[in-house]
Amino acid sequence: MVATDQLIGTVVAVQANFYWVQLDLDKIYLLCTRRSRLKKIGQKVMVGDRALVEEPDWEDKRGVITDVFPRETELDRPPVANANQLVLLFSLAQPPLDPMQLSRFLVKGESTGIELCLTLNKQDLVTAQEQSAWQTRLQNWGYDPFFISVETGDGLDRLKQQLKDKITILAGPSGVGKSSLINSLIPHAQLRVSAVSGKLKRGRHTTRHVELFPLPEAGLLADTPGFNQPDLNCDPLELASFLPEARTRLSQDQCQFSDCLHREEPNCAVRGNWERYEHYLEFLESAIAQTTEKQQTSNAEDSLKVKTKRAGKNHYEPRLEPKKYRRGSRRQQNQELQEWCKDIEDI
Ligand SMILES: Nc1nc2c(ncn2[C@@H]2O[C@H](COP(=O)(O)OP(=O)(O)OP(=O)(O)O)[C@@H](O)[C@H]2O)c(=O)[nH]1
Ligand SMILES: [Zn+2]
Repeated sequence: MVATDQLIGTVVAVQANFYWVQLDLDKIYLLCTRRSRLKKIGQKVMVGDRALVEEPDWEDKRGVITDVFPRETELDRPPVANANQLVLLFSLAQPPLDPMQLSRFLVKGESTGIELCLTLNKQDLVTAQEQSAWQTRLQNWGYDPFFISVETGDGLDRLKQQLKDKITILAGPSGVGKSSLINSLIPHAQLRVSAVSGKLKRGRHTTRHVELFPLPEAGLLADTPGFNQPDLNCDPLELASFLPEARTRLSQDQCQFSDCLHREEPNCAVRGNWERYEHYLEFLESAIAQTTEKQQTSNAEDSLKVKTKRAGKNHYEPRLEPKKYRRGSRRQQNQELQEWCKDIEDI
């Protein structure tokens, strides 16, 4: 039970052991640490987490996170909790819309289980006929895209409505207008609020760093670095469920074999004359290749274990530890904290 006087907020940025929390209450920001009990029980705090904050110091804008609420969704890359929408941004021209690349992003997006919103930018660079041709084509793929132009502002009101009250992740290849869109959605002053320190800003385009930008009309937006070729490393048997066309076919009919990969198998419900079936086959090859590679690696590890056992002795090898955040000296940490505090004063 959450008492009505408890302070709850959303973690919008994480750096080392500090967390920026935007409180639900008046959207105030507090720079928080994490109660050591949470660390002891291994409870990590992610961007997007809903957190309980105690010991608020309203003057210095500080607080302590004492609890984290269960997550509705959790993404690994980018590391964001509770995202409920993925906006895939592509452009209709400059760079031209590449069906295969778009398809790959869509499949990757579907594999997260988070709701997708396909948005096509630079509407101003194509004719009405070209736009309509894409619309029809993508409807056949199972999507109803938003058409926008950040340049002229067309379609932005509808997109803003779609972003309201949600945690949205923005993704798409380079050059399609992600930064332009963020700049137009979030007035400069607001962007400043979460782009808290020089360090954070520099980290914006590294894969592990992520922060949530508060939208003026409520809602949070996470930018991801532009990447052009998302990796399709899903289970080959699951792949078909990430294409709406295949899903529809499977909902209407069943394949003869429950482990059908929808290639040459007899009485397959998925194989057929639909545009992205060729894409499916190509993605399937890469999913199979990745799975085989993973299996080979784990087999090699297993045989290594057997060998060690056969030697008849307990042989302990140093384990590779995941990279830890390197703690600087206390002085360095204090300096860092001071930088952050200066940023709060600027807000
Ligand atoms: N004509 C037109 N150009 C646009 C539009 N939106 C963005 N651009 C231009 O497209 C180019 C790329 O935009 P960015 O916002 O930098 O693209 P990005 O997706 O952030 O790219 P990365 O930083 O590489 O991931 C810039 O020159 C923008 O001015 C639009 O709606 N119409
Ligand atoms: Zn099949």
